[in-house]
Amino acid sequence: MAAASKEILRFPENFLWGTATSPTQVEGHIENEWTAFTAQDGGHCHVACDHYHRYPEDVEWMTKLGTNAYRFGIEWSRLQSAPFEPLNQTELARYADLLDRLIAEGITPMVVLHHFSNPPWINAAGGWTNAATIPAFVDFVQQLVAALKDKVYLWNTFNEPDTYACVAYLLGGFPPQQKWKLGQFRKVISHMASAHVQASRIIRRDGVAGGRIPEVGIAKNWTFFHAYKQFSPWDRTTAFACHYTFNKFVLDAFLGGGRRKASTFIGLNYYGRVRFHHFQAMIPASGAPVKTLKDFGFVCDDMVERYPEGLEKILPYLHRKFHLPIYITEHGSASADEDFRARDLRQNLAALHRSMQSGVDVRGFFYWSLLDNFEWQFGYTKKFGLLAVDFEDQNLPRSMKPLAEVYAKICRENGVAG
Ligand code: GCO
Repeated sequence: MAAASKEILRFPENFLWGTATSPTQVEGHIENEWTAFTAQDGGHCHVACDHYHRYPEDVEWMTKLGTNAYRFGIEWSRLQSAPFEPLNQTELARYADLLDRLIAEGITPMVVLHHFSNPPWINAAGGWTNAATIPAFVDFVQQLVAALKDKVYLWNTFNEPDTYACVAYLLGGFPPQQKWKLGQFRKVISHMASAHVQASRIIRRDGVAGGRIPEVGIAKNWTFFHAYKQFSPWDRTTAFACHYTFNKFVLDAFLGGGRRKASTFIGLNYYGRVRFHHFQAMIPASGAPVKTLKDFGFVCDDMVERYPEGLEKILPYLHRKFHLPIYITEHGSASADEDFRARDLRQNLAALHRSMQSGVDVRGFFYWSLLDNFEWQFGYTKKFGLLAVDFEDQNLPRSMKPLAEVYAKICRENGVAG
């Protein structure tokens, strides 16, 4: 048995081992709806990790980690200050330089086109509740693809449209901080889904000139919503309503019927599950104390309940339903306990490996996140980084956490100890 537990679960050759970030969370010096937003800990995104200036150093850290992929966003608000304008060449050159540095190090870029932020002029006109945002976004994408097609073939149009629409229009946590506007939630999803279809057409048509066949997909957050008490009608109804709204409705909008053809892959952001008890989400992110949850028998990081075996449910489900390759575009943990994080990572990778053995085509895994960063409404209190950032020091020095060594070994061996 001891020998079996040391067996290395190997991943296919060419498997992508990456890290992920988003512009608002790491770059700093940004003008979007988050600029005026103050998080629960008093933090803001004004400087964040200063990835805007420090990306050359951050690429070096990626090579130290031994990763061969990086998923990051290109911030729309930097590139256009009015609809249909030509792209700002200085800002474009900065992203092109980041891409060149990645490619020179053998790190495959995956570019995210929308990650919870819009230019101010889009927000002033109602953001994604306004159908006029669709052609404006598609124009941005068209110009960007024309400029970067030689450097990028992996395009991720929208990051977690479900989380964005839910937290901004139902829960009031993200700007514009509206509550229980179900009509707006549905509009945002359906406008984003149309934009995805149109952007995908352009990416597949124009991106091909770059030499590699472009790949395009969204990143869907998949959270399992379960009842704490199987026989409680209240617990079950709440769980079902969440599953229906955030999983089923959103997947259908982006990938249902003929729309499936607009994606060549599915990005899956997977963290775990939420169980409901008397209408309450029993997770730290909704205020439930970790200690109380532990007494209930829940294994949680600082955000949600961990549920590695869930990967063996959702991956085969997506595979059967859509027959598309999958990338795990995010997985990570915000626990302060590095042993907990290492265990969580290994358990999730082992579940991923089993799913792949059973026939699911998964092409890569991106750890969320490269750096400790600005975690939206929670500010700097939730630390998802492989690298710590000392936010007290104005030079924002980075350093490896123990989990970074664990991940580096996984990348180096292209495998994880089973
Ligand atoms: C999301 C985003 C990331 C988060 C991460 C941790 O899922 O909300 O894609 O921006 O920071 O998931 O919560």
